[in-house]
Amino acid sequence: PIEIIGEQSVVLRQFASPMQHELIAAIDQIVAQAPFRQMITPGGYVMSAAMTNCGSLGWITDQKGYRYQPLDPSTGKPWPAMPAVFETLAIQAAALAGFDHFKPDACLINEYVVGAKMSLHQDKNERDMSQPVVSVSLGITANFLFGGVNRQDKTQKILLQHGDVVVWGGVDRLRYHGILPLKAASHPLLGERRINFTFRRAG
Ligand code: MD3
Ligand code: FE
Repeated sequence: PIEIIGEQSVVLRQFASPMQHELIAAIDQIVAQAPFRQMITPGGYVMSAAMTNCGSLGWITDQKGYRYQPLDPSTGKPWPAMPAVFETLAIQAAALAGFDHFKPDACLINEYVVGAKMSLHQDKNERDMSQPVVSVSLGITANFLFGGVNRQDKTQKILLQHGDVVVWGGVDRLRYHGILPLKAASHPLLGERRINFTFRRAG
């Protein structure tokens, strides 16, 4: 059951559910080495989602700008390695959506508590825009906004639930997107929060 949400974007409902426990155990291990932290935008705002990364490159923002880098600025150490269960999931999801040979080198992990959001934005810090982004949602449900390539374009609202995987690529790669403020709820495994991780080819 592949849900088509754009010319080259699909939702794979519950695709991550069979490995949910392995994914959460892997996230716990990553966070033990590279804790979630709220980063600062170049404009000086504290992001409401807390973030960490795994893989050879990690996405960061600070007063100087947005970029990918091999070292965690909080610890000075390399980001934790990408767990095999992560990489396999990302490659399989990308292939189902028609993107063969996807080999992610970066995984950004976002943690949202109730009220946290992500304003409408484009992802354009990656070198090769022909590579897709694969996203995995865990924990409480979020309202995802999917817009067009111009900020003013109308948006569609898509509910993302625990286990849902989305693949975005090709002509949809530069579409605006965001997360509405998270509503209060509790998930049996993750409590009052949502964790989303996105796989990219950054370098
Ligand atoms: C569509 N994260 O980390 S994932 C992000 O749920 C981000 O945490 C949101 O936007 C989250 O940058 C949304 C879905 C997503 C990620 C990247 C995209 C959708 C995308 C890139 C292009 C188009
Ligand atoms: Fe994004």
